[in-house]
Amino acid sequence: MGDKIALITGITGQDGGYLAELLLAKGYVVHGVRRRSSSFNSGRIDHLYRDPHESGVRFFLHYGDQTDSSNLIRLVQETRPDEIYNLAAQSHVGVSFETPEYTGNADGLGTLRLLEAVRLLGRTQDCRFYQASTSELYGDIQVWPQNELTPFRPRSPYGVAKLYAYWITVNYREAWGLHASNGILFNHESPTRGETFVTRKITRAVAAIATGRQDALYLGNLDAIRDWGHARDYVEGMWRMLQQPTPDDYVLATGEENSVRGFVEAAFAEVGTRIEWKGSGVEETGLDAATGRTLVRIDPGYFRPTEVPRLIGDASKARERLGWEPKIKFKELVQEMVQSDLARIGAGRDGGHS
Ligand code: NDP
Ligand code: GDR
Repeated sequence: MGDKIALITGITGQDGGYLAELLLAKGYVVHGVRRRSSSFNSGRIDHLYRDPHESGVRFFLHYGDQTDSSNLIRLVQETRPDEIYNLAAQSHVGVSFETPEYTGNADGLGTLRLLEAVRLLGRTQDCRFYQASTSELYGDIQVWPQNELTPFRPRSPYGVAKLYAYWITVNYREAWGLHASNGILFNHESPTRGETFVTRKITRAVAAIATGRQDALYLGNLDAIRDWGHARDYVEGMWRMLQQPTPDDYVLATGEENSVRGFVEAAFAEVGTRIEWKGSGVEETGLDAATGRTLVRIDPGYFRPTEVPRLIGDASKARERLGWEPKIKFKELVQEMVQSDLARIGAGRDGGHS
């Protein structure tokens, strides 16, 4: 038997980069699907890429899009994957309120298109499928911690699109016998997290403020509570799901809760700044306790029309059945992200705005 072949959609994203690294280290041949972009969007995988004309290359990139059925069919046909990891999505919850139709198309129907490609090509019995499901499915369900049996109540166009993707994945498993699994992943971050998600927005700002490049950080809801883990741990869980004899759905989470406010405090503490909060609501500010300088302000524009107030996951099933355990704790995660953003500034690699 030859080496296993994986097809990863969303290869240029945070998880795509970490998963490709993991699978290449395990000896897989990895095919990644990227979108055409007018500027470079391959920063997270450049270190893995080699000229395909060289010998022994095991990592290949293809152009594609979740909204293009014929493209997805051709890619599944040409790459003949043993495992498909469907990570591609318009993944920003806030942005999904502004692009609800596109988000439904790419995140919901995009998943159907890929599953249909597998079925049309007669691959349901010899190709395994991972769907990037999310804790956003739980929305504002008033049950904590959330596990695989907790009902879903999504609160955004993103969450609703992912709900369709979750159930269509279950349906292809039940109707066609496809080895298809949903990973219900809670927030996971890293130094390569997209710059507009709250953790990375904070760590970039902390680095910029600490080096005199930015005055203040503007945020929305400071009281939102999330279960933040590290992407490196979570891609390992994705792979483990597809190695099981039977497909199933699993929560991956740390079980530890922190608020956005707590993340801000932890990130500033990393550069020796203690934050003191003053005022309330949209008037609330975060001050440098030593100097009284205002470092954090509220911009109501970052509030979402419907918010998900508190997510905490229970990953007992993944622990028991997959032997999966998150290794990187909250404090270590924040530390790695802040240090990485400081190093980027030092190396002159920072740019753009959140
Ligand atoms: P990112 O936003 O970092 O990456 C998303 C990837 O999808 C990028 O490669 C992006 O391409 C690609 N993409 C977006 N739209 C399309 C499209 N129409 N066609 C093809 N590709 C597209 O997300 P993450 O890596 O953080 O997350 C990976 C997956 O896991 C996503 O589906 C996300 O919704 C889900 N998820 C993430 C969690 C997290 O905390 N990170 C938690 C739970 C689920 P480009 O680079 O060109 O924009
Ligand atoms: P989330 O992540 O919505 O949980 O989705 P995000 O980091 O965007 O928001 C987390 C919480 O922080 C609050 N918040 C802000 N968020 C952003 N982006 N910017 C701000 O300025 C800001 N201020 C406060 C938000 O309101 C929210 O409560 C992520 C994505 O990766 C999804 O794709 C994934 O499915 C879920 O995690 C699990």
